[in-house]
Amino acid sequence: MLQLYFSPMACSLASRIALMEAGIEVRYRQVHLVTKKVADDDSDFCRISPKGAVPVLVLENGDRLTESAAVLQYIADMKLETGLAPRFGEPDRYRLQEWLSFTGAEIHKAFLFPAFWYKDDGSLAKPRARITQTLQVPSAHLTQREFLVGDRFTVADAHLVWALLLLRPAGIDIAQWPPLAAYLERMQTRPAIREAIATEMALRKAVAA
Ligand SMILES: N[C@@H](CCC(=O)N[C@@H](CS)C(=O)NCC(=O)O)C(=O)O
Repeated sequence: MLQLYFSPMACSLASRIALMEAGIEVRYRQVHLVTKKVADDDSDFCRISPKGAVPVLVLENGDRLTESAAVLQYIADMKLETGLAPRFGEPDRYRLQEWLSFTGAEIHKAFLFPAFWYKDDGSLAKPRARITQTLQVPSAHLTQREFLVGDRFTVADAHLVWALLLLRPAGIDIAQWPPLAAYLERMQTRPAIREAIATEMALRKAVAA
C-alpha cells in the first residue's frame, strides 16, 4: 500500500486531498516537523527523506517521491480517468505545471514558509508586500473561471486550496480578493476537501493539546 508522510495542515494536505479525490487507499504517517520524528513509531523521518519535509509518498515498490508538484502529478496519473491532471501531451498539462510551480514557489516558499518558520522581526515586510501582488494573479485568473486549469478540478486546485487556507493564520485576509475568497469557499463544498481538512484540523488540535 502507498504511504503518505504528512503533517497536519502542512502542504501535504494537498496530497491528501488528491488521494481522497482519486479514491486511492494509502497509509497516512504523521510527522512532527520540528523533531523530525514519525508519530506512529518514533522513527527518524530524515531517514525516509533527507529533505526532512513533507510530503513524501512511498510508492508500492518502495521508491520515495518528494516535492508536492511531483507527488500530486503522480497521484493524478494513477487514476487518469478522474481527470485530476490533463494527460501528458495535452497543452493544459503545462498549464497545470505552471500553477503547481506558482503555488509552490511564489506562494508557499516566497511567503508561507517564512511567515510560519521565521520570527517576525521585520524581515517579513517584503514577503508580506509581495504576496499582495502575487495573489492578484490567481485572483484575476479565477474571476471568470471555476477552476485553475480547464473546466474541472485538478491537483493544481488541491495545491492552491491548501495555500489559501493558510493565509489567515499567516495574517493575510483573503477577503481582499473576492474571487479567491469565493473560490476557496466553493472548493470547500467538495466532500473530499471538507473531509481532508476536518481530519487534519482534528489531528492538529490533538498535537497542540
Ligand atoms: N518544495 C517542497 C516543500 C516542502 C515543505 O517545505 N514542506 C514543509 C511543510 S509545508 C515542511 O515539511 N517543512 C519542514 C522543514 O522544512 O523542515 C514541496 O513543495 O513539497
